[in-house]
Order: sequence, then structure tokens, then C-alpha cells
Amino acid sequence: MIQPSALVLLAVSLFTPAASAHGEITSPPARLPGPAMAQACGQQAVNAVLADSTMPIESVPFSSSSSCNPFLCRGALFADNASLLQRFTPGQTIPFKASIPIPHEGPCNVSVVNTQTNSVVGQPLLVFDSYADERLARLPANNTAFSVTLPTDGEVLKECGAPGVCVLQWFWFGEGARQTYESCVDFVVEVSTGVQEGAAQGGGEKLNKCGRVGKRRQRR
Ligand SMILES: *[C@@H]1O[C@H](CO)[C@@H](O)[C@H](O)[C@H]1NC(C)=O
Ligand SMILES: *[C@@H]1O[C@H](CO)[C@@H](O)[C@H](O)[C@H]1NC(C)=O
Ligand SMILES: *[C@@H]1O[C@H](CO)[C@@H](O)[C@H](O)[C@H]1NC(C)=O
Ligand SMILES: [Cu+2]
Repeated sequence: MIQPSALVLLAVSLFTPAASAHGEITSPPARLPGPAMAQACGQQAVNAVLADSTMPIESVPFSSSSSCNPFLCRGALFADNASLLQRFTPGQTIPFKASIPIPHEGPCNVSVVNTQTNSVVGQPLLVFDSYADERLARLPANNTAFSVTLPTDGEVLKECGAPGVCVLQWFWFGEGARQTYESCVDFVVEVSTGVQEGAAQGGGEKLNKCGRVGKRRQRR
């Protein structure tokens, strides 16, 4: 006969996958796994991330297909959630929320990544030298609520105008656990052509919607 304590142990072992949760971005909405990712990285990888959306890249059973890039958005693809595309303006400040059920101390950053060239665009927008330190009694508030500000000019504005090209990628590496976490927010940055503003002022000068922000910057 099975002892009640044995049943408890069995129940605990059955539910350990849920307890292995680690971290993810919850806002703005990040790329989710779907059929396009299944085609590139295998259904097993999609099922694993659906079961635990905070899973580190190292724990996901990716297929070894050349069309799958685990270290770019944990394999997630724009095609699966095109409706989650965010529209930003130059200089916009974007608040983020992260969920970190299991912290692991290590570096973290948020950068614009061009997913077609798999390269970081411009400078990282936010850098934590030490993030999610499990030795602290409680995590600093900025680990789970922070914001990044898009540049008002430069490469990001040039490269990130079309849907599906650029993401804001949250990247965190837990040193002790040796686990990598990535969440990707698809976005476009919309630069107003300034046709109306230019015409009203009788000049051909290009103004963007954040002209106010731009002027404040210049005064510093
Ligand atoms: C994201 O994509 C998945 C897979 O295609 C789908 O099940 C889900 O409803 C989508 N979510 C949103 C918010 O678009
Ligand atoms: C973000 O942090 C990781 C881990 O330290 C590092 O490998 C990566 O180069 C950093 N990215 C940028 C753009 O600084
Ligand atoms: C996060 O907050 C901590 C504690 O207040 C501070 O030391 C650190 O500089 C902040 N980091 C960032 C990237 O804002
Ligand atoms: Cu972990």
C-alpha cells in the first residue's frame, strides 16, 4: 500500500516543471511561440515554452535545424504574433515589466536587435552589471519595472521602420545557473515625414512627433 507521504512526494515531483520558472518580460507584450517557431525549431521546443514561458534557452529542446536560432528571441518569430507589434516614436520612453520567479545573479541588458541581420543596433538602451541577485533579501524595484528610451536619431530610426525587423530584446544571463533568458518585443519606430508641419511653417525642414523632446535635449 502506498503511504500518503509517498503520494505527496509523487505529486511534488510531478509538478516540479512549474517550479523551474525563472523570468520573462510581461509588458510590453513579447513574442510568443507558435506554428512558425514550430516549423523552424520543432514542436517540442514550442511545447516546452508553452508549458513554462520563463524557461531559460539552455533548457528548451530545440531541433538542430539551421532555420532555428535559439539565441535570437529564444527561437520565437515575428510571424506567430504580428498583432503584438508595438508602434513607437523617436525618443519615446517605454516602460517594461519583468517577472522573475527565480532570480540568478548576472548581467542584463535591453538592446535594439535587427532580427534580419542578427545584430545589435546602436548602443544598448539599458545595462545592469548585476541583475536578479538571489542573495538579496528583495530585488531592487528596477529589476522588475524599468524603462528604456529610444534614440531621437541614428541607426535605430533608419533600420526599424518596417514590421518584423527590429525587437527590443531583454537579455539576462544568470552566472551561477549558467542560464540565458531572452524576451523580444517587436516594434517599429514611426518617424513623421513632417510634410504638414513643414508646409505650415513654410520650410522644408523635417520635424518629428517628438520635436518637443528633441528641443529639450538640445538645450542641455
Ligand atoms: C500568439 O500566437 C499564438 C500562436 O499562433 C496564438 O495562439 C496566440 O493567440 C497569439 N496571441 C496573440 C495575443 O496574438
Ligand atoms: C548583453 O549582456 C550579455 C551578457 O553579459 C552580453 O553577452 C551581450 O553582449 C550584451 N549585449 C550588449 C548589446 O551589450
Ligand atoms: C537599479 O537599482 C539599484 C538599486 O537602487 C541601483 O543601484 C542600480 O544602479 C539601478 N540600475 C539601473 C540599471 O538602473
Ligand atoms: Cu533559472
